[in-house]
Amino acid sequence: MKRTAQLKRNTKETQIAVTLNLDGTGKSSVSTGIEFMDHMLQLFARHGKIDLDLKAKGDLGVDYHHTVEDLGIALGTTLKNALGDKAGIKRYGLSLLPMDEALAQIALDISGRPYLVYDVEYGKKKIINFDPQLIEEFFYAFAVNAGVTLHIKLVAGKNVHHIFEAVFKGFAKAVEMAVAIDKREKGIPSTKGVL
Ligand SMILES: [Mn+2]
Repeated sequence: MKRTAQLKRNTKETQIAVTLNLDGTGKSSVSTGIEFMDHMLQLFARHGKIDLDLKAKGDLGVDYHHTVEDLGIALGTTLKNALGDKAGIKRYGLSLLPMDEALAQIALDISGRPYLVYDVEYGKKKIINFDPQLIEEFFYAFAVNAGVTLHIKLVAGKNVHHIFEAVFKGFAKAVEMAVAIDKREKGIPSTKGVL
């Protein structure tokens, strides 16, 4: 069974089109109008081995907030849809990912219980004109719409680019592990029988 999903989401604030394949090789075509987010989402696809085609056009003249939040909604929704009933997956994904001096710790449970714990201290520095505070909004929207429990903790880091590169690569490795098919898992990995 193909684990793919597509989404077209249009509001007065953003227009987003996503195609995602969980069993890809990490090919991506990403254009969000925010080059730093393009870079982060390309890293996510590459290191999660997810094929991702993502185009977004948002009201960037108002603020980057709408677009970044809606990217999280779109990615979370497509991930959830691509997983279907979640039968046979590993469910839990963990990573401890270094990027030079930065170290990010990520734990993910494809639980059906949306929750985000986000502890990333980055010194409140902007990246050109992009405010990394918005990345918390991205992950909150992702967790709620994917229906996952997601813990993101920065263990160490000084350079703001390294910090978010570690976060997105670590997120990718946790997703890769959690969505992986477990050959010994014969059903839905929960004692409740539903996720
Ligand atoms: Mn980089």
